[in-house]
Amino acid sequence: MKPIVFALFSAAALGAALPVCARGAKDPAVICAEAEERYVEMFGMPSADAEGVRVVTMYKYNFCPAHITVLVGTTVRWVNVDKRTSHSVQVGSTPESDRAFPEEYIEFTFLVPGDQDYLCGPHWETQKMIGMVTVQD
Ligand SMILES: [Cu+2]
Repeated sequence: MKPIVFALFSAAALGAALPVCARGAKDPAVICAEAEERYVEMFGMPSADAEGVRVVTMYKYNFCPAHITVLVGTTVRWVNVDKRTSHSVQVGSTPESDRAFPEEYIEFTFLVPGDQDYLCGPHWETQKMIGMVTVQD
């Protein structure tokens, strides 16, 4: 697994609310439970046990969980646990990351308090693959 670190600085907080919960027919709870199972198969531990980072999985066009709250300075690691699909992460108005293929990940460190929206470049429009990080002081 190789990291794709595309930004170690923070984006300006946008403050715009995202329709994170509008997911149509998809059931994020079911998809995210599967995503966690896949993470454990890949890495041999729960995603919550990752050291020094907060893990969000990318699976079946979902960020799991789609909304997290972290402290300023936290690095979020988006891990692709899909079998074939690649994903990217674009935080606010920062440049889009490279694609992360299955078992690869993308990291971003959040330094500015506020609600920070992000999306997957290839799937936000067609699949509503979007998420939010609330950054707290
Ligand atoms: Cu995607």
